[in-house]
Amino acid sequence: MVKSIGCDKCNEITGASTIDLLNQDLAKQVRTAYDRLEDRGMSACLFGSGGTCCRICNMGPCQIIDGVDTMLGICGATADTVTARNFARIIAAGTAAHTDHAREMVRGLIATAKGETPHEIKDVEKLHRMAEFFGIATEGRDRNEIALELGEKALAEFGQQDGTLTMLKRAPRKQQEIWKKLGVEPRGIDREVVEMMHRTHMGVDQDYRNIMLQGVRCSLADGWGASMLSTELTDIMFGTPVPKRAIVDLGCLKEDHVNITVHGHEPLLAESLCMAAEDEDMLELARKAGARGINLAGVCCTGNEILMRRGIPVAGSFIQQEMVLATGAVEAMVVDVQCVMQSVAQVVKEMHTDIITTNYRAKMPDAVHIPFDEHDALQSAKAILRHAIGNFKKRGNHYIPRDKKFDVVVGFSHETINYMLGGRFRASYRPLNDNIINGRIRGVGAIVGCEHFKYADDVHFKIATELIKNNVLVLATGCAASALGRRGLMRPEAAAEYAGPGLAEVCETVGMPPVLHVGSCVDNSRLLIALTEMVNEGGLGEDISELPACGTAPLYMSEKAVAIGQYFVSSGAHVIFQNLPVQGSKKFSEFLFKGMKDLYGATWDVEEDPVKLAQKMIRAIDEKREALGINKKQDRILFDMAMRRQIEGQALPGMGCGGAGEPHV
Ligand code: MSK
Repeated sequence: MVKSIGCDKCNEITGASTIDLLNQDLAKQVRTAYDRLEDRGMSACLFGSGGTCCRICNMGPCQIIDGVDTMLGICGATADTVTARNFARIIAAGTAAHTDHAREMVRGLIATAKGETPHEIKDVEKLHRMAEFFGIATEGRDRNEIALELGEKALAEFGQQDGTLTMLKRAPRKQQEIWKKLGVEPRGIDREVVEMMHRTHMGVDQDYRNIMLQGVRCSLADGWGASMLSTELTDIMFGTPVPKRAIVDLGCLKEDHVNITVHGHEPLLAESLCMAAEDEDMLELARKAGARGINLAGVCCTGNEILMRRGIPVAGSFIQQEMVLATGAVEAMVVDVQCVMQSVAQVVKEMHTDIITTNYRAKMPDAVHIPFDEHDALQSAKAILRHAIGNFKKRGNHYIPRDKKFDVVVGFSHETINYMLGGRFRASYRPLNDNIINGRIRGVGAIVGCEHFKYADDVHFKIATELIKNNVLVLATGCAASALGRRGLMRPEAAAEYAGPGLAEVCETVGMPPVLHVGSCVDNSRLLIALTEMVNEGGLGEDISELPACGTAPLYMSEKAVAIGQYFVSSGAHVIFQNLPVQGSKKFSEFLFKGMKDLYGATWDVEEDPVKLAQKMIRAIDEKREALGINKKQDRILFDMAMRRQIEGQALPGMGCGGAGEPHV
């Protein structure tokens, strides 16, 4: 029997339009992750969720009980070793995903510089800045020539065997010294993933502290290596995001258009589809099929990429991928890599919709495979569009929710934050630092990462509202950002509705939302740079560990989220998750939750309850304020007209209260 999509847990999710959809007969026929969760009818294995199930060699699997001599691994491995190995392998897997994504973006830049793609170098200023880091001459040189040299040097860092990664030198000096002293500076991106896998092989590294030295090195190869390269080179090719209004809602699908959703992570595919969808031949084909046009919408982090750069709506985040299809109004879901559930091909089995896989690394039974070749990007994209357009006439019973279309203001790259608060001509983090020092803004909270079917969808909302109520500015990425957008926190008006007086005053004056959308999951590297800029601006300590800042990825699902969490801890930022698979080892948990502080100035922490989690973040921020000597209670300062005029002079053009245009920065 097909079970209803409308179980208790999913009725709590994702806002009015999703609930509206779930009440339709068509959607009720669709089996989702919620149904499968219920069907499994068993709770998670304690050994697996505690990190003490060892499947590394074939003498096991061994289930270890901490402190029980008869429950060691057959090889004698303790709970500490097994938990550390499993945790480190999660970091390696997450890093590998970001690394492979980044490699494709670097290869895309090289192909673009050679004129082999339809793309072009859009952000020349960033190209020059990156060239400077890599010691590449720019004077009098053509942008493609510089981009080619940059791409080749960046590509070499993946296979590099010795030395350190170039981007590490962007970190605060004190941070770099800590890494050097501990010997955890990554040498090459791929090398750290390989060494992590080797050291956690049977019979190699059996000291949890030593395992985690490599865990840290591997995570840094992700954050300050692969992810940062990916973000910066993608910006160079497709443009650095600037604020724009857009929609994050299922209701962005259009009745009279060919609806194509793009799901996954690597923006080369999505950008090419965007270009092809504007092609007159494609539009004519759509009209011939009876549609008024082609409507592209994003899902998951591909959605975040084209949302940030092009203002193209996000139809749904990770948790909604099946629901987007349950509308019956999507002609094709085009996917590449990461976070695509195998169930999507089953959801559409009785529908006209096709799941189109495009990447040789990621195929799926019951999907159509149309390879995407970046060297022939437009033709590949057109072949995909033609297939989707061909499905339009077959569209049958469908339902597009109409109730609500949550609009959001997105596009807050670290450069935008710089310009937004510092003004176009005096770009700087000074006003942000000053507002933190004077207490209007208590600190910065990052809410990043995934969504999770085991938990209600309001976890991100509860954390964010608790933070902003207490004057903590929130920066969000990934599916967490989509979830917060859906809940209305990315409108400038949300400042008056939810933020404490100090934060509301700053937001209203500048015209920004209290929760800033900073990008996709790979773009967490933007947060590393934003934190570094705050350190470099002065007045808030000498490294990231002194900043009144704290991060969370509460609903982590993907291994990438753990790699991200670890690169923040390794960089000095305190990180709190709802849970981590380490509780099976007392010593290893203590090392993550306390011991790391002595090494990196920051630790992991866990807290299940979202409001308590937010309060822990606030306490961590207050401790930093106390240590910096800026935690004295300050009277609320009401801005007089002169002060407002001064800050308004710094606001982004077109971003007055209650509305954002398309400013250029
Ligand atoms: S897509 S990794 S569910 S953020 Fe980046 Fe979303 Fe997490 Fe996938």
